[in-house]
Amino acid sequence: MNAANPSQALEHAFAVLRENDRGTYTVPTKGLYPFQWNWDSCLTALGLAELDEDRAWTEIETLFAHQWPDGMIPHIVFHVPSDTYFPGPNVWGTNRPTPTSGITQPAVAGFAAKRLFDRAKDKAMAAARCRALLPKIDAWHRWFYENRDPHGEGLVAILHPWEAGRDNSVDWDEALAQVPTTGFAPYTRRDTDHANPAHRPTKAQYDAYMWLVEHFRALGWDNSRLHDASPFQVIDPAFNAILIRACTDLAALADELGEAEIAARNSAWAQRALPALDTLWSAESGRYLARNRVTDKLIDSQSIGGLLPVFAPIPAARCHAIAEHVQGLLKVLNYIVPSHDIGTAGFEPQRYWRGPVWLVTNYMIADGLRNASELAVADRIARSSLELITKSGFAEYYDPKTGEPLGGGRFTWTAAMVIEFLR
Ligand code: 9WN
Repeated sequence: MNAANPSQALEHAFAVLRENDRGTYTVPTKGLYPFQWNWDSCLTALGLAELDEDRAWTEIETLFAHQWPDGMIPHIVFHVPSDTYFPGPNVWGTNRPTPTSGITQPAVAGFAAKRLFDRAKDKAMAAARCRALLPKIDAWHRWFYENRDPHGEGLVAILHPWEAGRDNSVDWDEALAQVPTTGFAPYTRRDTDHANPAHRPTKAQYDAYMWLVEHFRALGWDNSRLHDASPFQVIDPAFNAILIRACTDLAALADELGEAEIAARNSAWAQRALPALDTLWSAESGRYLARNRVTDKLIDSQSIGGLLPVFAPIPAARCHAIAEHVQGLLKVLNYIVPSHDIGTAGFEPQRYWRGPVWLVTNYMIADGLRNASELAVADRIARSSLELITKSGFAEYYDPKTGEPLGGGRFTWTAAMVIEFLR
């Protein structure tokens, strides 16, 4: 396949989407991830819309059909049994009618719904589908600010690295070191059956992941208790920026559809959060930094989590600094944007979220830069993304130095992002 030949790349991307389509939802890739994942599905819907708008709306609706009574959208929905992934439904023990995990993931649904609506050829269908989704997405946003920002500072915390979607980012190392790694049931990982263990999180990280799951399960997955009871509470600038963008987009969509209350509420959340997000800016690093809410200290880690806030409506000067930083990375790397900066503590070119390039984060950074009129860098990120799939196919992630494919193969959201970059 050749990205110089976009129609071939597009056909290949559509084939990956079809292959991972389970009728009303897609799996990220077969074997490694045999269920529905939250932010994968919302971003994948953008690619699906190029094939079938109705099917794209269904992807998001299926996810929201499994919303918890308190408003949370879980990070995994276990539609059908499979033993190729750990931890499965019995380990989570959430007692939902259709089993789900008990934590959430980045809130991209509001952004995805607006983008689908704006582009819809069938506007009447899009309006009807959006009207039904709006209160559900609104309830999820409310859930975040009520349960993950108990002191009303405008920023929400993640309670588990899996919630960030950047599981083993260097950003979490310090906070994760405070999580016990003993006192949970023995377990067998399945991810390393499908992907090279050297490209995945370590055993020590999985031990901490499992301790947190068992701790929250013992608290009955009661979200009114989990935040304060968690030894891991991290304010991730990327996670917050995605939520701010989703609130902003949902407000605009609600406004267009005449849902004034939802519009006002979401706009107010975004307006309160933006100055709070700005307190995480580090002039020295030229990026935002995560904050450990338990110690109240900023986390000095040079990761993509500090660049992703460009996806939100942050000040132009911050966008420009991020654009320059991304551009500068091309002096030392062949492919951008690495999930962690080369030459800084913790960088590993092949280990998951500690260095490799991911097309979903590329897409969100490029989108934010485009909105800020930083077009040259946005185009350069798109080019790098297409070079990677040309060289190495539709992988889960890629080595930023060599472009080597890493993790799972024939990956759904990678394909969806290629469709987006080729638009
Ligand atoms: C845990 C599905 C998911 C993505 C995450 C990515 C990875 C899961 C795992 O795969 O996480 O949720 O088991 O490794 O980190 O971003 O949503 O593609």
